[in-house]
Amino acid sequence: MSRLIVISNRVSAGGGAAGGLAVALSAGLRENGGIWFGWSGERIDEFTGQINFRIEDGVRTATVDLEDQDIEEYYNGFANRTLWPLFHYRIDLAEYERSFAGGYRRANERFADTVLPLIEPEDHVWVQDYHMLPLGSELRARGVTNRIGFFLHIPWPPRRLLVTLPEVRELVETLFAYDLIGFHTREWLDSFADFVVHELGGAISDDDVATWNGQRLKLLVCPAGIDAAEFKALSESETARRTCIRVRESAVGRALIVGVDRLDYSKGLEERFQGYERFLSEHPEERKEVVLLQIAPPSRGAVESYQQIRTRLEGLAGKINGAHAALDWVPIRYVNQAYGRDVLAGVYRASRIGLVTPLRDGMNLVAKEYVAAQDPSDPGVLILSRFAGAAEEMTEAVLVNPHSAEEISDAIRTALAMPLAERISRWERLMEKVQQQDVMWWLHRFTAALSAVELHGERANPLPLIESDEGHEVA
Ligand code: GDG
Repeated sequence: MSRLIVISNRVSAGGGAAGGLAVALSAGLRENGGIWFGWSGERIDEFTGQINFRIEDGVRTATVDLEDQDIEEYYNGFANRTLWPLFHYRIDLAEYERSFAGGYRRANERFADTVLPLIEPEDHVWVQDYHMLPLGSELRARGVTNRIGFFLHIPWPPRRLLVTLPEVRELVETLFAYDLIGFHTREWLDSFADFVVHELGGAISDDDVATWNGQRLKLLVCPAGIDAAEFKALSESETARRTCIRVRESAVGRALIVGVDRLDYSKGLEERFQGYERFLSEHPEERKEVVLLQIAPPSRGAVESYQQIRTRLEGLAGKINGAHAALDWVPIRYVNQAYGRDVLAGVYRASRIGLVTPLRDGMNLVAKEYVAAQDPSDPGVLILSRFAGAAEEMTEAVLVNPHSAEEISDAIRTALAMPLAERISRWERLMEKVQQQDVMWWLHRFTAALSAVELHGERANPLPLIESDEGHEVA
């Protein structure tokens, strides 16, 4: 079995705080041996490339510090001010600065230089996400002939939006350095294929192999899952049980609607609040029967658009509460804090409705966690945005257009009125998929596809064939 070299912006192999994907990547590293490499999250005055090795939960990690300019231009700049909004269809928020693109290239060169000595000849390299799109090509430029795969955790946007990025052509061309690219959904894969055909003049075969400029790149639909068994167990833990009771008691008999999202404009929080307000206005008779609990831990506070969304949401929650609250009832409880996963599991379980309405999302794991945490005999209803990657699989959820306050309002009404038998049958079908296509399924699907990629040209026969005197071929 080949060792695995996982490369991602941040490394989080350790402890119970790590999310499902981190758990899967750590499991992959434990199964195959290898190293998880990335940025330490720390800043240093001047980049040195010095690697800090550790063993975290049986996984060998290697991290490197970045200097201020890299963090500003690469992480806060090109990754989070340019690519994140653009790939979530928000060209109105995307900032196109040459210094960002330059810093992004420089940071990726630095990552490549630093990780290079750690890669052994038979290793399989797996690069994660939009922070590191050109890393594969930087590694090839340094002579790496190993199998290299890439997984995109966010959507691949439509070509007519993507072409607004000045450096787009060079950036997409670098992706042909990979042997395999994984996307959460067929929609994101098709958008990528469309760009290859119509902007690069490449071709796509029936079995999803992209060809361009004599290079081949296998494309794979590989939806990420969660550790369903672990999440189910968490929801039955003592902490979850106590949280569930506490949260239900605080709702004093009202139906609890819950949202859990990183505070990010892609998650559709403003539209969600507006949809909920619509419900309150349209159904005054049900008004005091519900309460919305929105948990939204802040993220990327150094980026201005994140400060703005925070301010706007606080204003909106205040306005809705001001307009509708009664002496004994506040319609929205809005919490800007992160909780333990066992607490979240208890909150999911306490609720009657899980409201997951991103405007655009690569997958959305909260939707899957919500399902895994439900009580099988009395499950809550998942309301899910059509524009989350998860909607491609989770068709038994109540699907909504998150831009439409009316649809969100109608969906809340439908979910509240849904008979127990229907709630159970929808939940059972959802749970089956969440359990079947879990995070280990995702890990193995990707790593198996990377091992199976057909190599061509020199990389297929790295040792030259020499004609012997007898006319036989020897390696
Ligand atoms: C990207 C893509 C794709 C949230 N609040 C707390 C907390 N969380 C956890 C959730 C969940 C995770 O964060 C969020 O995952 P999502 O998938 O919903 O979204 P992104 O962070 O945007 O992730 C996304 C994902 O990558 C994987 O490929 O699905 O589309 O955008 O696990 O539970 N965790 C804790 N406390 C909190 O308060 N402990």
